[in-house]
Amino acid sequence: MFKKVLIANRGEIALRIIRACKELGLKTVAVHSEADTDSLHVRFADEAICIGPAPGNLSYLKPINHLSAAEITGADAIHPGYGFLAENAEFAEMVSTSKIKFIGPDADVIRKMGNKSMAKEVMKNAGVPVVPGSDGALSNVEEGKKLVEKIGFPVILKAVSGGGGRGMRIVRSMAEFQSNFQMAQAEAQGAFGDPNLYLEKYIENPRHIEIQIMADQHGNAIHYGERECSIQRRHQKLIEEAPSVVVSPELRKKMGEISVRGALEAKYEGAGTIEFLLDKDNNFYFMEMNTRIQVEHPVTEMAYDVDLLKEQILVAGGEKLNHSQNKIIIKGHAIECRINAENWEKNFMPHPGQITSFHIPGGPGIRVDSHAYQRYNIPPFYDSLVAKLIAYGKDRKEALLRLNRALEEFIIEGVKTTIPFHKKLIQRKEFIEGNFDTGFLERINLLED
Ligand code: MV4
Repeated sequence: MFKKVLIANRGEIALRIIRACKELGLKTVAVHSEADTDSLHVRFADEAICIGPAPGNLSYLKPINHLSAAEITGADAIHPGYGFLAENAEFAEMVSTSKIKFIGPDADVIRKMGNKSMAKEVMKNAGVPVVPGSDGALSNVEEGKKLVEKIGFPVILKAVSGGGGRGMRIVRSMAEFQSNFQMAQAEAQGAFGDPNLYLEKYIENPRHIEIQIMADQHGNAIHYGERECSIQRRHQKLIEEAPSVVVSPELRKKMGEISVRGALEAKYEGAGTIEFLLDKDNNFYFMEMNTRIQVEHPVTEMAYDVDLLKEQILVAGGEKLNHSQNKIIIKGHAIECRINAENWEKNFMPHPGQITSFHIPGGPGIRVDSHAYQRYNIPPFYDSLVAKLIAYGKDRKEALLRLNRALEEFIIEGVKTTIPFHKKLIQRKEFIEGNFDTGFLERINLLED
């Protein structure tokens, strides 16, 4: 087992990783940009080292800076968190080449899953259901058109190197196929440096359901059920929960077992997430695999009473998973609200600045993961997540009651946050009834509620 973990990240997830390391008796090294000197992850780590100026591309996004910091401090493992370099195969490779343990899967697994059409192929071969579409990348417009004649409109064009909703185009008729293809190609080239596209039948208003996976280095893999992530806006999730109201124990078992098979087929190691689209008839289709710990992991931790970070770190150290699938049982329900420093009434515009007043809610079933505090200055350089509020209850009803109370107790002044948005959203009948899909937020207008 390694002894000193460098956290190649910032914000709440850096703090979350430090907490897990401390409970495991591991030393921690924080890295920070010049804008993050006063962040809590710097304060709570055993050591901290500045890795560059404020902009992410000059600090957190530079592989060599993290490696230098690890070399200087003698760290023998690196945890990448989420975002930044977490799914950068080159970074993972550089880390392993330097004889430092990368806390995550092998670089070639990251690379394979980063290629969305290749990932789909791997999953298809493992017996995971996939959306009908092209086998791999399309060579040209004509090939795409021919395929659509077979599968029918609507279809969706996706960037092979894309993900998270970027570089996609829905096409509803042959007349618009060519122009959409060309625009998607140009977008993909610009955003990912790879113009390759693949094509799929478009599923209208699906739910986004994802399965939490944990795999060790000894060929064991387990799942922790699903998270419901359909409450999102422009591919940014705002609320997540576990379990999903539409997933029955039978469906959970089926999706979970299939996901475990997919993970084993991919030679996966560590914590990972397999994302699915779920249609109106509860058919599910593989969408992507995320090769990292995710923002929304706490809802699974609360619903299953598990510490996914500690487990992820232990399996990275070579430990065997010490519990079998039949010991993993849901203990209740958890819902997470992402509290962002944004003006939700002005198109969720980021609102960085100083927090003048900060009070965190508490009481039974409430968890807050945040790196912020009173007088903390939210820098304008990074994403706007300031806190994750997670409410646990024995069932969804109790979780919702506690969430509502905690949102009332949560005070953040000095910057605009999404707290008022969440207060309104969770009053909606559709939300209370669990009646929503990925198109829900676009269809409603909370400004008029
Ligand atoms: C789809 C889809 C419908 N049909 N693929 C969006 C994120 C990216 N990972 C894939 N996405 C979608 N792929 C087919 N064949 C609809 C979406 C989609 C979506 C998926 C999950 C969460 C929110 C979404 C919002 C719009 C579209």
